[in-house]
Amino acid sequence: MKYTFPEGFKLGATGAGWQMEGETDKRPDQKHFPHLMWENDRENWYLGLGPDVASDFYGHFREDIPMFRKAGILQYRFNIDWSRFLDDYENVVVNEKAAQYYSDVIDCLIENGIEPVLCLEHWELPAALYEKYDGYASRHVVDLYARYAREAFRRYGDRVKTWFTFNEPMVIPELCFLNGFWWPKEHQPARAFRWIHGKILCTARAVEIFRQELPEGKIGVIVNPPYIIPRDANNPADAEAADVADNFYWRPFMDTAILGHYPQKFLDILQRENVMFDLTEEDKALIAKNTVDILGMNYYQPMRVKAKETPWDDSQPFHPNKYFDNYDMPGKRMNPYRGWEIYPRSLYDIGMRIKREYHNIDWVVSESGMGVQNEEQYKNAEGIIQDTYRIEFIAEHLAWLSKAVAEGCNCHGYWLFASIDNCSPYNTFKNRYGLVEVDRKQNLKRRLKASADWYRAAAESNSFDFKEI
Ligand code: BGP
Repeated sequence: MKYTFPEGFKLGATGAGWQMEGETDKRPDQKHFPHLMWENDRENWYLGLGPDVASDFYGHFREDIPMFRKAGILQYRFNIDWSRFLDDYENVVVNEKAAQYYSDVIDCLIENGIEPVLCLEHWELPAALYEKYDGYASRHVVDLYARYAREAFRRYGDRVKTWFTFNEPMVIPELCFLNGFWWPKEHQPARAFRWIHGKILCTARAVEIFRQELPEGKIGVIVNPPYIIPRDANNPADAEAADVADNFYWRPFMDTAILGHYPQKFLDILQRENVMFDLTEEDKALIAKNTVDILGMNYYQPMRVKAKETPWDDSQPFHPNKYFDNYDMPGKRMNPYRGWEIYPRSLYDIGMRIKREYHNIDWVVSESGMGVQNEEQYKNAEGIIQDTYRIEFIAEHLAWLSKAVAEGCNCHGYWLFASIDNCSPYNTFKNRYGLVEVDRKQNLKRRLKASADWYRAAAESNSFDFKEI
């Protein structure tokens, strides 16, 4: 069957600053937060590899960007590394070499017929601001972020018309301070929620500044809620469990950014559990006034939940799992390398929910992709990776998305994660995501994968063939 997207819908891809750029030309005191995660927990990073070299996009971008165009990428979302961009975070003194590098990347994208889209943060909080102030838990850091944002808008707003404040603002507070999963491996819920609130304030502040600086442009935030599915929607206990999960994992960034307020149930639970952050009347007014124009939705897998069955001990620090259990659905389809469920239908359900509950805001799928280990085994005689699994993965997600678009949801893009193989947090180069291979055994040599040809054909015709869903 042939699937076609309407005019204006674009295929693109995502690049993540610290996961691709490498740290060439940075001073030792210009570290970002993921560098701290790596430096302090290196033995748990795959082969000890980390963000220092990454894919060295910094050194290869003039070679990479024409390859991105050959792979059909028409829009490219990447980000400024805040820790690289400034020499002095307190006084917003720009590092001119870094500023020139981002300017050159933007020009190179435009010269190659790719629309640049900029994000201000993909977790690259400067290490100094983490160490001195505990990052986004601090209102001073919120101020510094706002000043950094203004400077970035002024530098690149002439050529970049679509901006995002954060990529996945939930991930660091959740995995580092709530779940204790990534360094510094804390279980400090109050701290995690202070970080989340700080990032929500940063988004509102950046939107406010954006309206003054670039009134013609569009600004949004990129979230990864995930999409929550109850074990049995007709069972009230499962439905209630899903509603609590939704209040913690879907609603905080979605509701504040698009509707201009926090979900009440989320605030009530935080109060009850004594982990509430400081929410002033001024904060509420700022959030209400500065909602976004566009939403970026990263989608990898759903979150399945069921009513609480395992015991909960109140002497341990609070966690949302006090109210629900994760549901390991028998027979679910898996990407065995990443250990993530494959469930493309969520893109349709997400589109319909955004249409219904979030005034059908403009949105894009800002990340979707499949990480696969040992891809060299799929090389043909010419050494090209035949990643038919990736083509199928993309096509099936696009098919569900096109159904949502056909039913009136306002999605106008799908950006694959990722343009090029890159450094995942902890998994480093284990799972490969790119349309472009980075061969670490051959001096980071780049080669297009088979999926690049498929993606180009789909991007240029805005259509593709796939089985009926
Ligand atoms: C998202 C990040 C991406 C990328 C992706 C894939 O959370 O925004 O930058 O890392 O996940 O996940 P992973 O790299 O952990 O396999």
